[in-house]
Amino acid sequence: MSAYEMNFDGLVGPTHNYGGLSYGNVASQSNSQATSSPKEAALQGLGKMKALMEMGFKQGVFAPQERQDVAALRSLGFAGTDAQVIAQAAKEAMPLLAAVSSASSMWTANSCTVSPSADTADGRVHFTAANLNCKFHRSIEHPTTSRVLGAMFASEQHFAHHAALPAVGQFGDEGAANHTRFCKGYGDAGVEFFVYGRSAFDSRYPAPQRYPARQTLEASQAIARLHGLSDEGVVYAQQNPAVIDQGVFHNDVIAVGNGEVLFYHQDAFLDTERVLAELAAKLGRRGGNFQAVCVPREAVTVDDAVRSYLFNSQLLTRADGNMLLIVPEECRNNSNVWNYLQQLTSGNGPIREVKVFDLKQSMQNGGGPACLRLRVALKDNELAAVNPGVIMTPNLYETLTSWVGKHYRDRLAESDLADPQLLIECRTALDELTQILKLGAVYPFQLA
Ligand code: SUG
Repeated sequence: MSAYEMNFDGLVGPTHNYGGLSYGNVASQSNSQATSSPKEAALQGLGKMKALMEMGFKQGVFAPQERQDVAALRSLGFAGTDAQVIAQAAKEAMPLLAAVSSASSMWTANSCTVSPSADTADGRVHFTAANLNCKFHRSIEHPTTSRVLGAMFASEQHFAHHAALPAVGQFGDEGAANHTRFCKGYGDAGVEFFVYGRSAFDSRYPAPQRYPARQTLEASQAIARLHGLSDEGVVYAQQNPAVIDQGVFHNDVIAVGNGEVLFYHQDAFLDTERVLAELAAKLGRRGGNFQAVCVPREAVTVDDAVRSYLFNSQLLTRADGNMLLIVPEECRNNSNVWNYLQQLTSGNGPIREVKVFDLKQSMQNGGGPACLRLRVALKDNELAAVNPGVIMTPNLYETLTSWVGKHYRDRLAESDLADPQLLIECRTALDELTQILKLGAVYPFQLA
């Protein structure tokens, strides 16, 4: 049976804005309160999905969430009609209104962790929604994430869904942004690589001093247990706390893996030699030949990596077996990174091609090409069980592009979040979207 890696990209929601909500994420903080363009953001994302589809990769769409999240404001004591709730929050608690307005579900690498069926004890594809509890605006995503995942991957025969881990910092979980899978072929048993920022229960592990470590070892271990992974199929590594303190808030800002290849920065991990040796040994026992491509700090500094998002790239296997790196425009604007990429792709290593995409609207909130997609390795029969409504086709691309044109604003500033019309526009748009993507009732709201 054939197997594929399918990328489900987050469709950017109509409230995309720059709320400055993510302490530790340099781009989010430095663009706080800039004016956004939700329309441009959604079209940039759709452009990447279309390009990958046209290159022959399997591409899906992950629906955005309902924002503003009025129910979250009600749970914090705001009351009255929906319009009154928004007005009161705008007057008394603008940071809360910004948080419940964030379109952050677009970064679907954070939606959940996925283990393909070849790795799991019961032979199903397992999904655990991420609790994202380091940031309030992200902690409210997982209930809807679970509903949307359930509507995309409904077959109980092929797919198993787990609720988010307990919502406390000790089980802080940021989903696939800290998870990579190595394998020989996508349908073969692989090695799942979990990277954590700190341990919640064992003080012997170092921790960052300045910025939060969002993922804990204990969360990663819980997911491996829930998914029924064997010890032979798992490797854990601690992220270097020094790079978290330089703005590497997820491992996918400093490393990316695909197939048998890990592309990583020299300063990404603690105990790197042990980690690489364990990956090579375990992948070797599963028939794979692990290849580590290390980017030295002399060529690209951690600061270059954070500014350019070199590692927040998509590493894809082309039909000829060589690999292609999908990078954001910011990589071309950084001479160290761009020079490094020229040298990398002209050599004999596994990565032979680079393609550049303009994703500036998302990048200004710290979300690059890799953040925008959730990878799901699927065998033929599992792919056939995916809701066909979310699989990208030329027709769906056209439909979604017109839908964005009809419903999205060109500009959104912080003061616009108080406009009662915004909520109505968003609900109207999402109501239409559930029909386009054939998702059923995944959103809790009722249209008035
Ligand atoms: O969680 N930014 C997101 C970016 C997530 C990127 N994802 C991965 N690296 N996989 C975050 O920090 C900023 C929102 C704002 O400030 O308006 C934000 O949530």
